[in-house]
Amino acid sequence: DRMKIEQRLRLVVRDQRLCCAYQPKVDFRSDTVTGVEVLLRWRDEDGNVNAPGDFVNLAVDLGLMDEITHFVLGETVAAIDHIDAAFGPEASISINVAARQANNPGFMRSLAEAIESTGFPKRFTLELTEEAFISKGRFQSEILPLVREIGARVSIDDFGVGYSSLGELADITADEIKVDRSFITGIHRRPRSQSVLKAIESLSYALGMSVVVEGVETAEELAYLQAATRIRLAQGYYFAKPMLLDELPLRRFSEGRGDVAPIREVGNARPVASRAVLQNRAS
Ligand code: G
Ligand code: MN
Repeated sequence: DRMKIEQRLRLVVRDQRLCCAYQPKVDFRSDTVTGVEVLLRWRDEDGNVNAPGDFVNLAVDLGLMDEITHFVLGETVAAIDHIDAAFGPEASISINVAARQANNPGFMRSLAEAIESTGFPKRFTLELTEEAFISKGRFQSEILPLVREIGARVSIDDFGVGYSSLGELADITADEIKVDRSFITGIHRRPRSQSVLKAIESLSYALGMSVVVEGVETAEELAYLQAATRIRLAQGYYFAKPMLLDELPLRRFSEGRGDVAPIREVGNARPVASRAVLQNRAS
C-alpha cells in the first residue's frame, strides 16, 4: 500500500498536480472574515481534487515536503490579489507546517526567508501541531525566534488529539490555538466535550492565545458556541468549505448577497450542511 501511495505521490509532484484550497476563518460574533487557511490538495488523472490524507506524512518521510511547503507559499503569493478580493487585504494567511519540518532549523530558516521576501510577512501564521512544540528538538528556544523575527505568528493546530497535556500547553508560547474538530462535532449534545472545550478555552485565554474552533458544520454547534463560550473564531463547512482559486468569490466574501460565486464542493468533502451563514445574515 505504501509503495502504491509513494508511486502516486511522485507522479503527482512530477506532473504538477498539486494545488491549494483556501478556507476562511471567521469571527462569528461580528460576521467578518479574519483570515484564510491555505490547504494542500492534489488532482488525480481525471482532474478530481483530493485532500492530501496520507500524502503529507509520506512526503515528509521521502524528503519531498519541504519543497511542497515552499510551493504552497508560492501559490499563495501568486494568488494574493484574489485572496485580498475575497477575504480582504487585512486577512491573515495560515500555512501548515508538519512537526518534523518545524524542528528542522535549515528548513525553517528558508521558510522564514521566503515569507519575509513576500513583503507582507506579518500577515502569515504558521500552523504547527502539538508535537512540533513538545519535541526534544529545541523548537521553542531556537526555531520559534526565527518566526517571531519576521513578525509572523504561530498557531497550535488540531489541539486535543496529540499527546500533549493541558499542563504542557502552559509551556508553549503560541499566538493561537485551534481546537480539533473532534471536540466540536455535536458539541451541543456532548457534555464531556463541552467541559474539555471550557478548560481549553480558559487556559488559552489565560495564556494570551486566541482560540479558533475547527469543523463547525451545523447551526446547532454554532448556537452552542455562541451561547456557552466566549470563543469568537471558527472555521468549518457551516461558514465555507475550502475553495480552489477559481472558486473564490470575486468580491468580499462577507459582503455577499447571494449573488456571489457559490461555495462549491471541493474534492471529497461532504456536502455543505447549510448555506454560508455570513451570506444569509448579510441578505
Ligand atoms: O489539520 P487542519 O485543521 O489544518 O486540517 C484542515 C482540514 O479539515 C482540511 O483538509 C479541510 O478540508 C478540513 N475541514 C475544514 N473544515 C471542515 C469541517 O467543517 N468539517 C470537516 N469534516 N472537515 C473540515
Ligand atoms: Mn491547519
